[in-house]
Amino acid sequence: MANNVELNEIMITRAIIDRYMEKLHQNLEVDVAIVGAGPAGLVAGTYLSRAGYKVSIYERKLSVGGGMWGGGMLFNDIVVQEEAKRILEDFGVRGRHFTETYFTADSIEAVSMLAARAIQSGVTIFNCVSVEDVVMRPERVIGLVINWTAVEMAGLHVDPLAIRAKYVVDATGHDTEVVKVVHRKVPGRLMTPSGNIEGEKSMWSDRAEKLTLENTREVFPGLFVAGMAANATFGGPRMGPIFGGMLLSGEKVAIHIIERLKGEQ
Ligand code: 48F
Repeated sequence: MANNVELNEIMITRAIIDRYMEKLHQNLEVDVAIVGAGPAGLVAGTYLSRAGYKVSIYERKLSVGGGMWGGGMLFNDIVVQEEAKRILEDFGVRGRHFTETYFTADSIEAVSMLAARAIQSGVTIFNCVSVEDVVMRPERVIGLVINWTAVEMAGLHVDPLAIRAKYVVDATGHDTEVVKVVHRKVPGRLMTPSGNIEGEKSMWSDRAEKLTLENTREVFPGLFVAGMAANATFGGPRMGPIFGGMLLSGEKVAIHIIERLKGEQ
């Protein structure tokens, strides 16, 4: 009988290695590579994957969810405005009206559901993998340069590996890490007013939430920005612990990229 079979340590090891290698092989060339598994990245990945595209997300940390776990100042509830409530519902996150237009949800439930739905829709998430550079061709981003976060943390001199993507999304939040590296190292000009990273401004929730959506767009050929990275790139203010803009920005970047990908078929 199957349940009398003695567990074999080598078989357990083989299963993990083979399954992980399968994921790596299947994601060497993707339609969209997203950097950062915060709320914007997870929503973008889910909608792109639901539309039938191959999507991988690279997350530096062991845990996904970015800045969502801690709600505001570690009070683990998030606030979402009316416009974005439908996205939380779409991901199966239960919420409650605080007033007619403010909606709250448990931040741990929100992260868990966003991540679960992303994976179940077909997104592959590589956690503990940091994006340290991009792959470029003349004035275009065509992929990502990745390495283990453990290598980065230990400061080891170890060469990275690379993956190819038709489009890359910088969803790294306040740090805008992909845009920074492109600005520094890829010939060409960012599609910002000054051609530089405009830089995040201080808190103004209402304006920031609206601008996040406006700023969700292509910033360099092949590279889009979403979530807080969009405001930091285009000079918008921070919004504080309200997450509707992040969810809507993830949805918007997915819609933009789907249009592009369809146009290329
Ligand atoms: O910061 P984060 O949650 O970005 P977001 O989706 O949402 C912003 C909000 O959390 C909050 C806010 C609005 O309420 O202002 O800050 O725009 O998630 C970004 C993720 O990117 C990862 C980082 O660990 C985090 O989980 N990340 C950053 N740089 C890299 C990276 C990198 N170079 N490689 C891989 N992951």
